[in-house]
Formats: sequence, structure tokens, C-alpha cells
Amino acid sequence: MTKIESLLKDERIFYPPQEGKDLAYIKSRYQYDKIYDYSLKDPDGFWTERAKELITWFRYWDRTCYWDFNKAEIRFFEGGKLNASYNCLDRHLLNPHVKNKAAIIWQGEHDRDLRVYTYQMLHDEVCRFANILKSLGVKKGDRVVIYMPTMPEVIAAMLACARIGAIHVVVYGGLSAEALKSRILDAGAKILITADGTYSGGRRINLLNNAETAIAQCECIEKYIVINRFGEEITLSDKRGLLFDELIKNKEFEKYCPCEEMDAEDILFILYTSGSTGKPKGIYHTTGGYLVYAAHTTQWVFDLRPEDIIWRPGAVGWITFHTYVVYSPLALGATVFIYDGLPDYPNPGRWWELVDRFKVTILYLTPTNIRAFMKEREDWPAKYDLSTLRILGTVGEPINPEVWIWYHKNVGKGRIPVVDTWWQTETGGHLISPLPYTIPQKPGSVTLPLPGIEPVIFRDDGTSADINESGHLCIKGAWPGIARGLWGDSEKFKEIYFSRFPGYYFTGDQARVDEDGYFWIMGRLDDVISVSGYLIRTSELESVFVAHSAVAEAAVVGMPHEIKGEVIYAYIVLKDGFQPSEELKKNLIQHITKEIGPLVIPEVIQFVNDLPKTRSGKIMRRILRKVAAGVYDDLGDKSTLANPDVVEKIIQGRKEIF
Ligand code: 6R9
Repeated sequence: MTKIESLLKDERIFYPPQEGKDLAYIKSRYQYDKIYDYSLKDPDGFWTERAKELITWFRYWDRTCYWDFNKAEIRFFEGGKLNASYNCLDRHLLNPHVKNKAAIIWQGEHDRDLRVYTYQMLHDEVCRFANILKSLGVKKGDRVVIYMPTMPEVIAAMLACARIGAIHVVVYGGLSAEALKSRILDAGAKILITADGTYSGGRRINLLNNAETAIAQCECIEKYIVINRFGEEITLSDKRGLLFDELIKNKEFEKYCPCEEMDAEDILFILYTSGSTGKPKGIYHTTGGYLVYAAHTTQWVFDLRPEDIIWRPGAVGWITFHTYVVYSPLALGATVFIYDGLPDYPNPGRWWELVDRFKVTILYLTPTNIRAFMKEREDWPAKYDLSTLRILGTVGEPINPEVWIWYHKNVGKGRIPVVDTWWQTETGGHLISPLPYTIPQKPGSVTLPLPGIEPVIFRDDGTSADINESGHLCIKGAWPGIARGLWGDSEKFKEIYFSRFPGYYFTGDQARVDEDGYFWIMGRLDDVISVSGYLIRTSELESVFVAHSAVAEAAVVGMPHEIKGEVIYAYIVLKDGFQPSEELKKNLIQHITKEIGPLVIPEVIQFVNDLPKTRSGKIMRRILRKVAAGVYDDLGDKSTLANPDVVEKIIQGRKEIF
């Protein structure tokens, strides 16, 4: 590959606030540097200290770190015994300050759908759920699929599985019956936990139909449990079905349920990845390393303290929910806020109203979430009191500098840190991210690696890239939170992650490091277009589009061209108040050539109302590439799309252009 120059030459720098610094876990660049050096020199010492400080163990381990990337074998805290449910619940009951505080605050779409669970209450609910699962014959190592909307029972079910050693597989409630079926079969699940449905924008969404259609073709499912969300009578169509409301009439289930002693390397959960790049993979994480890494990153990156209320809106079937909504905030005894509803219903101020009402302190959004606010609801945050917020986070895609600045200014009022956290389902938790009070920030950069993480950037031939030269982002050495395998396919695990650059974990992302050692993530390998001999990063081109005052969102892909090889095809979502026109197209092209250079001329600009995205807000460029090339069928797996309808509209739009 030829060297790729970066298009973004953003020089803006934001300094960490003084306020809040004194209380922070990591207070300065100096402290970060010292810890970072120590963590690489003595990983055993570093991870031993973190594991003992953050997690309660029934038995300490015999060996702290072991990995052999050539064999794709990774083990942390071998021989150590613990239970994740114990760490998230039981141990807090011993502390009178935590026992009766809110563990979960749940708000449904209707204001009156509001529930609070204290740690004691959640513990009791989890015991009851665990007893129910045990009564159905669920044992250590069995798989339980959870297919539900965002509600407290999802968390209770996850922790109930963890309590008895069952492996949970959370599947987002918006997935189709077909997608659910393939995950149940792949995992070989015995039990499915689901709900009758939920509300979305005032409409009812039925989940039970999908669940029952799916399991009709899944012999492995012995029983399915249905939680009542609508409060109405439920008719079950399959004799394996059980109503949660009936089950809990049995007072026996209210007894204390002991925690299974799990080995640090016993599997905690399987999670199927978002699939923005192809067929979903069942990634699994083990108990000890994952839990330590989740708590560790949450404490330092979000500077999480027990009095915090953390909110990451959105899908339960995403790794973000597992690590930063369930396991780490609860292990650290903080409060989690969860909301089941749309951002703009009943009005576009809904999310800000919730931050205001529930006094959220840490808010964790995706660039897609933020761009949606910028599109039409720019003035809404100002109508609410957001002063309880003290840390803002972003995850999921490279954040366009313009979007970072908007978030910092309009939501953070310029006074609080924004942490741009780079990580993957496979990494278990953040790998590269600023620690909020330590370093100046450059919008668009994920800044520096966390302690214990040693990223490297390789050229195609395995030599190291120069400063500002982009290449393959890989990680040297393992950390406790790294995935241990792909369910049922250890060879593939080795092949995907450990064979491209032997001895290194291959992330599949492209990145560069600037002269200050700051990392810039530039998207996946295929998000590159070759135009007249130049290799161009689509994410960077998108950021330049988004910096134009009329543009809310942009997705750029390459379109095959007979003469030029490949040309730029841009899908553009306009901000409210702007109309598509030839004039505007010309204006956008001028904007691009002015900002980037005269040779980079978008060939096609298609105005669209929305872009196809996964539930976690990732633009599905794979589909957009096909449509740009005029391929309308054979678009691949669409099961994880949040908004499948837009694909048809985009195809229509393309046909009108050509
Ligand atoms: C947590 C999560 C992983 C992929 C990853 C990368 C992209 C995530 C990012 C980011 C730039 C960030 N990604 N965070 N890109 N900046 N802060 O998203 O997991 O769903 O497995 O996706 O998301 O491309 O490789 P997952």
C-alpha cells in the first residue's frame, strides 16, 4: 500500500479542567506516565495490584498473566476463584452505604414506567431469577439467550446467569427472528428469556412473535421465559413457554441463591458482534480478566466514583452495555440509569430532560447519537439543566472533530472532559482513550493508550509505520479483558486476530500516531478509497463534509469507475432547514476541494434522509459500497441494521441519479 497522508490537519487543543482534578483517580500526565511505564515493565505486578484492589476473590490465583499469541492462548489470574454476581451485588450488601442505594434506575418511554432497584433489591431479584433457572435444570456452562428490550430484568437475568455459572448471550430485541434463530443455534442455548414487547415512539413493538418464530426451529431450547412488559394477558404459542409472573408465585424461589465458585477462566458470556463488517461472530469473555478489566477502565477512564450515575443509552446487545452499564458500574457500587425509549419521543429534548431529572453525571454517547442532535435538535440541550454532568464519553466510530466540539460546547458547556474511547467487543474494555484529567485533548484523536496496553502500527509488510503514517493498528501483548475465543471455532479466532502479524493482536482498524504520540483511528481497512493514485480515508473525508454548515451526516465509499478505477461516492444527510439542490452539490464539492485539494473531487453526491446503521450507531458502509456500485440485491447480512427501511430508499435515490 502506498503511504496515506492524513487529510485532517486539525490543530485545536482543549485542556483538561482544573475543577474535579483533585478528586480524580489519575490526576496528571506525570502520574499517567509513571503508571504506564510500570504497567509495561511489570505486567504481573500491575495487574495483581489492580485485580486485588477492584475485585473480591474467593481464592487468589497461581499465575497472573500468560499468553501465547501464536497459539491464540490467553489466560489471566489462572486458578483464581470468584463470581461476577457476588462482585456486583453481595459484597455491597456488607457496606451500609451501598446496600440501600440505587443500583439501577429504569425509565420506560412513559414517565410512569419508572422503577428503582437498590442493591439489596437487585440482589434479591437476581437470587430469584437464578433459582428459577436452576429449577429448569440450568447448570454451569449452559447457554441462556436473553432477547429483551432495555429493562431491569435484562440485568437481573445476566447476573442470575453469572451467579450460577451459566453463560449469557444477550441478543438485541430489535433483531429479526431469523437473526435470533441463528444465534440460538450457534450458541446451542437451552433457555431463552424474552418479553412480550416494548414501546417505541408511542408504538407497540412485539417481541414474543419473533421469539416464538425463532425457537420453532430451535430444538436445543428446552424452555423459554416471558416477562410481562405490557401488563396484559399473554398467550403462549409453544408448550415450552413459561410466564415469569406465574413462576414467581412460587415463594421457594425467593430464597437466597449461593454463588457458584467460578474459575477466572470460566466463560462469563458470549456476544455476537455488531456485524458491520460481515457475518456475526460469537465472541466470548471469561470471568476474572474481563471483570478486572471492566472495573479498571471504568474507574480510570470515567473516573467513576460510587456517587456517580452513569448512562449509556441504547442497545442491550452491545458490548458497551455489558461492560459499562452492567458489570463495571455495579462492581464498583455506582448507580446505573437505563432508558427504554427513543431519543426524540415525545419531543427532541427527551434525553436532556432525563439527564436533568435523574442528575446523570457520566454520559456515554456515540458520534451517531450526537450527530442526530446536531441535525435537528441543536438548541434542545440548552433548555435543560445539565450541570450534574462531569464526564462525557464517545464510542463506536471515529468522531468528526466538528461533532466532538459541538458535544464539548453544547452538552459539556466547555467545562468538562470528553473521553473518546477506542475499543472493540473483542477487547472487553477501552484500550486507547484519554484519562479525563491528565492530558490536553485534540478533537478526533483517541489520544494515548491506557496502562498495560502497547499499541503498534504496522505497514503491510510488517515494518513499523512512521509518525503520521497510517497503517494496521495492532496490540503487543495481552491484557486481562481480551476475548478468549470465538464460540465453537478456535481456529478462526487464531486466523482472524493472530495470524496477520504473528505475535500481535490484529485489530482490523487503521490508525496513525502523530508527533505527540496521540492516536487517530481512521476506520476499518476497507474504508479506504483509491482516487487517481491517492489513497483516501473515508472517515476523514466524512469529517470534512460534516464540517460544512449544511451537512448533518456523511458516508463516503468508493465506486468502481471504468477509466479512473475508483471514484468518490458520498451519501449526504442534510441538517434540517437545508434542501437538496444542484447548487448545494456544487457548493459541497467546492468545500471538499478547498479543504483537501483540487484532485479530490467527489464524483457522485446523493442526498439521503438517513444512513443505514447498526444498533450501535455504526454506518454500514459495506451496504453503501454495493449500492454505489449498482448492486441492489445480495447486500449481505442486514439483520443488525437498526433502520432496514432506509436501504430501499437509498437504492431508489441511486436509480434516480443514474
Ligand atoms: C466498543 C465497540 C468495534 C469497532 C472498532 C472501531 C470502531 C469503536 C471507536 C471506534 C474510532 C472510537 N470504534 N470505538 N472508532 N473511535 N472511539 O464499538 O465495539 O461494536 O465491536 O466495534 O468500532 O472500528 O474496531 P464493536
